[in-house]
Amino acid sequence: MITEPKEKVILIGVFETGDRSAGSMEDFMHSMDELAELSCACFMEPVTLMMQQLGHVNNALYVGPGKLEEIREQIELYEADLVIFNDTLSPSQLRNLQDGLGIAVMDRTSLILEIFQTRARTREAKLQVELARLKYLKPRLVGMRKALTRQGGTSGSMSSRGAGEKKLELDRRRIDDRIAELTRELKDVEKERMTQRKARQKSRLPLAALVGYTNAGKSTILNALVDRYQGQDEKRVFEADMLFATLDTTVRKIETGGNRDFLLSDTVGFIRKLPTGLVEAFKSTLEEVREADLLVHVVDYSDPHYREHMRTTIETIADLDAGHIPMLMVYNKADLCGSNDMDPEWDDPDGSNPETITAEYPKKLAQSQNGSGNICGSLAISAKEERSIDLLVECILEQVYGDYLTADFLIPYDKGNLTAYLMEHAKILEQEYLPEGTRLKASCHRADIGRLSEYIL
Ligand SMILES: Nc1nc2c(ncn2[C@@H]2O[C@H](COP(=O)(O)OP(=O)(O)OP(=O)(O)O)[C@@H](O)[C@H]2O)c(=O)[nH]1
Ligand SMILES: [Mg+2]
Repeated sequence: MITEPKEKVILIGVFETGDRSAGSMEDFMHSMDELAELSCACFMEPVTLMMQQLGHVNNALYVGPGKLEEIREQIELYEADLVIFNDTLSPSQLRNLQDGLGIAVMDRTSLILEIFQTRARTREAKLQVELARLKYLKPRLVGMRKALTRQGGTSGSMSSRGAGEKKLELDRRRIDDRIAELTRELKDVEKERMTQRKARQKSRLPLAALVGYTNAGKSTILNALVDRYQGQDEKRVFEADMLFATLDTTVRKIETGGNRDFLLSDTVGFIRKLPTGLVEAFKSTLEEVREADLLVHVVDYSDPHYREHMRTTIETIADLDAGHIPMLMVYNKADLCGSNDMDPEWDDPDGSNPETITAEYPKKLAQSQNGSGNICGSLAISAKEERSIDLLVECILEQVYGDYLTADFLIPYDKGNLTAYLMEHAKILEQEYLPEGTRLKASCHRADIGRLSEYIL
């Protein structure tokens, strides 16, 4: 088997001491590790990391002017093919760096866009990624010249899809035309999606949306529920130990029985500094998140950086105007917590230690003090374990059917349609045929109780 040689890449980051929002040195180091993981996900080989501490990034060069020579030396030493910077570079920074270094230059954003392009499968995801890429590319055509035409890379990379050179030939006006075309096409796809959504809304089933950082275990949870309640392999989604395994939104009906079914959606994971253009482009895919009755926020609890991941997720949810939706916190991968190198600062949602959780999961946790104000419950689980899945379902049902109350109805026989309605939409606890009509003891939605109040005994 012939394998293409991997592109050798140098990763470069600036820790800004003058930027309060930049986080701690440790956060910065973590974001550099993440950049290395992202480059591996793009089938590149990171050969060295270079870091610099500055008050602020340099407007012209991102790094300090003196650092450029050092980067050139490292490029020569490692025979690097490409350098990647840990932030979004401005068009002029990109151009200057390209001129100064003489090899392909990328930034965190273009790397994420490249991964998304490789992974996009559905028509909608492909359109969305192309739109985000073009918007990013348009002001940067000159600076991206080398990155676009570079050889090697993955079969899905910008270059080998032939997209690079072709795109380069496009002048900005043609890019504008393509952007307009993509926007139109996306509107059509969106219409289809709207029709599906309307059909779902008609079913009046509550919708819970899995959200969280990439690789937290969202798809694993969806699959566990599908296995448990459906047992249909074709309803499973792709799950894998990689960043951005999922790019599309999938909705599955989880049939727990007794008129307690709900819909569960799985969607793209979030990451720190997710390019804003990408969030914008994925807004329609993420519509399910905005329309959800409950957000199930999945956290990889075995990751020492789980708090930061939570913060990023909560910020992205707020960007999506979904910050008001009740959120169930799910601390996942509890089975891995014990083996992790513990962070001494690790403080738990309920004040205990992850090792304790390891011994005790699955369990409900005391209400979290962290994150946003609308957290409605927290639990520690392992998506790989059956009892955990049972507890998760119990908690989801508690939330989405929390508005359900029990009432005793007496429905006259000439109102058979109402009996049929309750049979379909409520959980029937008792049923009896009396001379005056059907007596039903049922747990049903608050709204139905209001509507059928005249039949309540
Ligand atoms: N040990 C252990 N592994 C888990 C658990 N949950 C998920 N995983 C693994 O974590 C990896 C990522 O899981 P996914 O379900 O693909 O993660 P995701 O949140 O959907 O990730 P993206 O689609 O990239 O956003 C897979 O290798 C899973 O097998 C868990 O509770 N315990
Ligand atoms: Mg996934």
